[in-house]
Amino acid sequence: MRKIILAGNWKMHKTQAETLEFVAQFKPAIDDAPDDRGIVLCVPFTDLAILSKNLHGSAIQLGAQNVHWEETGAYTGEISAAMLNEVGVRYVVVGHSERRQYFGETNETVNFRLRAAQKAGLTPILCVGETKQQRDANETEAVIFQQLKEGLVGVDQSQLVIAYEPIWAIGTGDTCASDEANRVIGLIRGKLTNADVTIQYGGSVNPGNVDEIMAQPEIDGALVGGASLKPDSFARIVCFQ
Ligand code: G2H
Repeated sequence: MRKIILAGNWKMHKTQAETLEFVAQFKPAIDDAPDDRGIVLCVPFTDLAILSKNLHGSAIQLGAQNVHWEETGAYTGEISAAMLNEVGVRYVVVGHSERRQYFGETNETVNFRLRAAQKAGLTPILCVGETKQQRDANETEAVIFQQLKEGLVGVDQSQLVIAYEPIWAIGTGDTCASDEANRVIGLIRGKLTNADVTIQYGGSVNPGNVDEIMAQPEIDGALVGGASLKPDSFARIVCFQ
């Protein structure tokens, strides 16, 4: 049975004060959300502890946006899976295209991070997706299959979420057609050994397109950037029909 998960990815947005303001509005707004779906907020490291303390009694689960693969050591600027676990983190985004593009993330380092997250009991959200150039060159499947092949070595597929995020649809307002996202996600599922992995779509999901996206049979949720920053927008997404 595949689980539906709606996750907000705040990227580098919101101070602690802004986080508290968000939660105060978001919690009551999702009171009527059906309980068949997981709700996750992947927030900056500095917001994790305060958010954790303010989530009690709500269905919201805590997520981070990156994790290092070593357990401890001289890795300036990095955060370990145990550190995330300690503050209540349950999910962590790994291999987001922004990290691949701006911070030199490779399929190999993505794989290290996935395994370290799982070892500490976290569920990683592995992001895969192609650039516009790759799509235009008909390389979409080859790129994604390579990301999966190298990224999933030694990874436990019973403790994993995948997000298909076509890079050309991220933060551009240019959503991938829902039937095309469904097709690619079906191909991704065909490469997995566990048919029950939750596979999300990500890329300019908003209150206006979420119902159509979630109506697709292969799509089990969404990873939402810009539209997760506003409590009313993300609540509407979480409460999709
Ligand atoms: C893709 C997505 C969140 P947005 O990065 O992971 O962002 O919804 O702003 O396109």
